[in-house]
Amino acid sequence: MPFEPGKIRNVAVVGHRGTGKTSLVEALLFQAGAANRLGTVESGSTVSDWDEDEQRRQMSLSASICHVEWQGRKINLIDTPGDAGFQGDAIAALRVVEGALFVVSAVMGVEVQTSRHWQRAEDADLSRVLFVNMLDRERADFFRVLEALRSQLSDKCVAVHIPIGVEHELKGIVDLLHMQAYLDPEGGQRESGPTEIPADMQAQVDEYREKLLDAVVETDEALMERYLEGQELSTEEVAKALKDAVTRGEVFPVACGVASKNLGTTAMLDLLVEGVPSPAKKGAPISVDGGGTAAFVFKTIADPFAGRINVFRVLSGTMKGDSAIVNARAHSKERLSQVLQVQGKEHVQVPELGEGDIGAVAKLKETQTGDVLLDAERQIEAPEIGFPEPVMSFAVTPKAKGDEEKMAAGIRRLGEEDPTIQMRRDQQTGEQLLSGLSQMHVEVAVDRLKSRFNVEVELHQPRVPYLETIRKESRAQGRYKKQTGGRGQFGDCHIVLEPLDGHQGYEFVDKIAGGVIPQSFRPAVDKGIQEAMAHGELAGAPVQGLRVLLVDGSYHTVDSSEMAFKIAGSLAFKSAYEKADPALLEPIMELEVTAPEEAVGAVNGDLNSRRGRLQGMEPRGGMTTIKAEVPMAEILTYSQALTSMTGGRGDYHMHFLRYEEVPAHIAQKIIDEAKKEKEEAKV
Ligand SMILES: Nc1nc2c(ncn2[C@@H]2O[C@H](COP(=O)(O)OP(=O)(O)OP(=O)(O)O)[C@@H](O)[C@H]2O)c(=O)[nH]1
Ligand SMILES: [Mg+2]
Repeated sequence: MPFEPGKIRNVAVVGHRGTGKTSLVEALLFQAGAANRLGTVESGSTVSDWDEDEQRRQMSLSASICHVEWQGRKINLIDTPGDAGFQGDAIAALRVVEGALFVVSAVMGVEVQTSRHWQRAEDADLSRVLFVNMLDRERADFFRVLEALRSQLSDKCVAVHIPIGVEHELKGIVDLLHMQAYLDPEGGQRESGPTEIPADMQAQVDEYREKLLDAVVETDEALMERYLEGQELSTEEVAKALKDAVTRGEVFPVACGVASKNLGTTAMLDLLVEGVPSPAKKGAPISVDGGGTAAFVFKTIADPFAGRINVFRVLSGTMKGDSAIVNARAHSKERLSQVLQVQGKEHVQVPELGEGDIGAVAKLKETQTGDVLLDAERQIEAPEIGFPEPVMSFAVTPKAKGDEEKMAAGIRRLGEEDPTIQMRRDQQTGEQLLSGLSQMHVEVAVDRLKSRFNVEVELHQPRVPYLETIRKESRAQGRYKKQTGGRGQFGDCHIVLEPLDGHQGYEFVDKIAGGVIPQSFRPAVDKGIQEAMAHGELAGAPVQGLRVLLVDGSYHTVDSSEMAFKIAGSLAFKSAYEKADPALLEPIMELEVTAPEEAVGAVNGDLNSRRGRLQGMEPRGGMTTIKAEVPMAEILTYSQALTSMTGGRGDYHMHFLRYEEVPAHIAQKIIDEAKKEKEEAKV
């Protein structure tokens, strides 16, 4: 029997890099009996960081799906990567759950990704609980971090657990909801049952219990009345009111513990069951019209052996094995042979998964991340995950000649798995560009191409796709004449070049009066000109932004041919172009940088040195958003620079805005360089 929606909890575990999410998920699995030993990140033995690259780098690179049973409930836990380069999976996970579990370091407190995911959870109206981890570390301070959560995230954050002792003196935690304590299970054991709260903590426990009750009754009038009258409230009553408050986003309970030692996990499991709303209580995070079965694919695993695995959340109805389903985007029928329950890298076949649950399906033909699977064809509106656009691009080439196709196929597969990895060919420079969210993100993709698809590739700084244009009208003749033995070649044309507004476009206007060039040869002139325009004479960049008037010419009845007129067109263009005051154009990007206030001066100064033009600044909650227009050529290596200026707290994205003339002194350098390259290529 599948779990009823009322007995499921879906929780995305999110937070900043290295706060202990994977360790916490491991400990929760162990404590609940879903794993029979407590794996560690250091030894690469956790359930959720099962991928080789994750183990080598000791960090999560993609989301892992795990689940435990606790108090007769099924808790689905999605362990997400904290690194910003890999946040695509965290963003997708936050789309398919009712609850987010924020893991925060008791040393570091609120960090960049904490705030960013908090904002996302806020936008999606998710119920949130927090776990202040690493209480055992030096300089850990639960109460300082609690204040930081209240001032930087929300003043509705309230402690449900507090530590007994701190740093190396840490003994355990107190559960303020059930008024009991848990002690450090030494040596990676399971946590044993609750014990009594140490007597010497009474005053502190009373203080924080009162804060908790105040926050909870605040959200429930009937309870508030009885509380004020001095009546004793039962744990069940408080728990129920707490869950209602968490469901509505009126309280954010803050738990604590030591993930790597499995301390605080019993109370955390209780909190997930008692504090986080079920799919039945909260309703599907994505709504799809029309009733029946619907499931949303939020993750795809490209396994080179097992093929494609799609991970889904059941929005409504039941996903049954051995049935037919419809992919709503592709309007295609797919065979759903097996429904799988996922535990890290393990996939276990189950007969069906009910509404609200999370599972996977293997070997669908066309299904991708973001797709909706239905039991029957009907029109639905496609939900959006909202993946960020890639910001870092590298030119990529295979190490071995002839591996181009293999490389492209491998990158396509990686892109299915992680839509924030993209490849495209730059029309102008002809380079294959591999883009991602950070340098490390792209480097991991390169590692995976090798380990999974057996293609070795190299990354280079991409070329800037310069363009050329003209600034003046000019006129020239192109005359091609060849007389060798038998039939000769003859073509002759006069053209006028006129600049077009905005340096864009190309027009060819036939102004020939009478038949000085026969109708049939005129398109050849156009063709010859366009071929010459593909590599401008300044820097070999494509030329655009001009109108060609074909005004005059002559022909020969025997010797003229299309070929001859094509060459004449190209000659005419080259000589007219030289006289038309040609100029180099460069792409200008619209850049948006988010930086902490104290780094704004440095960021602006740096943008200035990159020929950036400031467009505006907007402070928001300790961070400032800076908008600027910057030439692409100056911002190819921005990621590293921003990281060092902001201590890793900065973030940026950019997109192409328009082409502009390159300032003369810089243009000359680019032109000289292009000439040099051309010379070298000839040798
Ligand atoms: N002392 C101490 N170390 C911990 C604790 N929890 C985790 N660690 C260690 O901190 C490091 C990072 O832990 P992870 O569980 O990988 O953290 P994460 O949040 O999953 O990291 P990303 O997936 O990269 O974002 C590992 O070396 C853990 O062993 C804790 O409570 N106390
Ligand atoms: Mg992790």
